[in-house]
Amino acid sequence: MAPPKEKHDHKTLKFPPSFLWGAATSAYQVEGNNVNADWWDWEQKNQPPSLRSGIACDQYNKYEQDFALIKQLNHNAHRLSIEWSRIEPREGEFNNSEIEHYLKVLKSLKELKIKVMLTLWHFTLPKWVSNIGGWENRKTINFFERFVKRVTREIAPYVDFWITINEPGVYIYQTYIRKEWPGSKGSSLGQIKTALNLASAHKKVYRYLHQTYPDKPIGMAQNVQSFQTYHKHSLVEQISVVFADFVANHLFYFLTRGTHDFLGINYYFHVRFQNSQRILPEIEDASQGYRDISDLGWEIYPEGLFDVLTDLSDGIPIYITECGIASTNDDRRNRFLITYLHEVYRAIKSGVDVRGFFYWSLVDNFEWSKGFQPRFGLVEVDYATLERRIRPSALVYTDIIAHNGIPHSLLRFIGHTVQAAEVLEKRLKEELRKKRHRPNHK
Ligand code: GCO
Repeated sequence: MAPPKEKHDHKTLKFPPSFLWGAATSAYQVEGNNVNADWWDWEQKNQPPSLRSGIACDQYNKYEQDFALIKQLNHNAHRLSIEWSRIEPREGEFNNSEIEHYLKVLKSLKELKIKVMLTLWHFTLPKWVSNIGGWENRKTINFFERFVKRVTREIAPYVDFWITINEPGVYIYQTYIRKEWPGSKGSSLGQIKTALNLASAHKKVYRYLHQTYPDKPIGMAQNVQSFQTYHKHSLVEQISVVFADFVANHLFYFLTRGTHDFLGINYYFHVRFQNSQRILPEIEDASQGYRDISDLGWEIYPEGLFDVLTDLSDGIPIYITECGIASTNDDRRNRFLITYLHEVYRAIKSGVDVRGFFYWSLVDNFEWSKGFQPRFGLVEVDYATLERRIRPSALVYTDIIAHNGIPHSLLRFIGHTVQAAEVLEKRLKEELRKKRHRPNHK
């Protein structure tokens, strides 16, 4: 099917021609039954049944249906990942039927003329890799490289962009600092080794792919956060911003400099440092601060996207490889899409070379240790029946794609400050109501 004709509207905020518009997923979060992954065992031991991935969205079997939705929604690109633990369930034993499966998956996207951005590692490890210490063990670098060489040999014709690894910083934070993810050994040395080994793995795989498939750009997806002080004048808060910005946003790029054909940016977080009774400032709890927040308590802060884009822009193309909101209120997703994309537009106008946007996520899915409660999807999944329902926000996104920009008719939604004020007012009223009903303990 030919791509839809671009609609003309003089008041549209136009994006560059051939901009990539799509959504992102990862294998473990949507496929279901990834029984050979470290996450699978960890869930059975540590999570209540409601927080286990189980059959997830059953995309392993329903990929054609989901890709038909992508087409119906006019996306011209899609980001997805392959599951290492399916392809190499035991050391050195590659499962050809699983490679066949992914070939079918990728071919079906190509048949629909969708550009494919493929992530080679998105958080989960085969159990046998995790048993030798996962990314803490240097051997994992070579195992990963061998897996990449084996699988890309077959799938490369159906891939347009490679993402080597997804969010090393989040992986380390969740595994070692929060200890909410599998594989945590809790040691600081382990954290450092993991970071360095992930950087080496990226570089090795970059060099191999670059040499073997010179026409397919390679990057990684990095979780980039916008940091701010709570009090403008506080020096301690300002130092925290500089330090956090370096560690979270720049350190990994620094460790892997020279091995990125593009920057892949996942943007979700706006963080405010606030002086506390302790020596180090705390991170403001956005819900307690009466900020506008998502269902996960993450602050809605579109301007932060502009800030990180302009901050990181250094002459190589940028793809926003993830950006999305967990919300059961789809009006909020509409506003999210328009306001965040408006910031992307502003960044492009100011000279940042942004070439694509992948909303997280195409369908509701398994949000790791948070289970299925958070709803990120453009498409709703009814987990009882696995039925898919297109949300109205998905159509707003389709409208934007059809215009290759934000049409005037949608711009009126940009009054997000009004929205934030409304949310705030509602919460304050709720607080007051609760206070009135609370017994007085004094
Ligand atoms: C991550 C991932 C995704 C998440 C998404 C929403 O950042 O953890 O890349 O797997 O589901 O970011 O939290």
